[in-house]
Amino acid sequence: MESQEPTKILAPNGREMNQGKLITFEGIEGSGKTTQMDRLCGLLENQGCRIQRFREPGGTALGERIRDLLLAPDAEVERLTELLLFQAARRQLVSTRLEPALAEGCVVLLDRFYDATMAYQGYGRGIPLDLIRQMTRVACGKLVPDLTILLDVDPKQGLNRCLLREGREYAGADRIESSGLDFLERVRCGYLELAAQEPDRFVVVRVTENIEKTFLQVVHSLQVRKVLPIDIRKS
Ligand code: ATM
Repeated sequence: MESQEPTKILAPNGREMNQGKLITFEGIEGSGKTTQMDRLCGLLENQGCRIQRFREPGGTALGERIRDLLLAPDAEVERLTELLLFQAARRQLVSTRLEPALAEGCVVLLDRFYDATMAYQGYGRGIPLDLIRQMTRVACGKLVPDLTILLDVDPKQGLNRCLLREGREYAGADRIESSGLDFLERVRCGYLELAAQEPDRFVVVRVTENIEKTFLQVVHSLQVRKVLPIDIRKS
């Protein structure tokens, strides 16, 4: 008799049970993703979680090269070409980093994922959302985040925070940041619409000037959604 593969129990998102968790962070520029992810990483590591952290575009050698091409201020990138490059970098990350890390049971913290493509290339640049969804299926298969934390900030406030933090001139912004406030408004509204469409997966955290307060909201959302057992006293 032929040997049979053991039956796999699949979670609703198609992933095998007892695997790691995928937590994604989204938001426009200046929403403070990096700071909040640093804090969360520290907290989870203190609690003995095995964490792996990646960013998009990037997270692999190839993805980082694609990132450089995409964000170079002087690059001329047609919008479908841009979409294909983001998805190519994503495919490499999913298959060579995310899937193995999740299979090992790690908590994966990811700075942007496919929602960013819906928000920036879809709502921002006007590429049909269905086309983006189809391409995302090719890049990600059935991989869906366990939780997506959307850090919501007003675009003007966000850009000011970026400029203050980095002491940069606006002219020094990267190619996508330079697309302007109207563009960022559309991206922000797009994110909020995506969050409204999938309230079980998304949590929207309104960013305040107080980093600590914002972090408490992030931790609270993880506790309430029961994505991870988390003890704030160990922060
Ligand atoms: P970060 O600055 O958050 O690393 O993101 C890089 C840029 O890539 C960001 N815009 N700026 N500046 C958002 C943009 N981006 C997209 O336009 N589409 C995508 O799918 C992703 C992952 C990022």
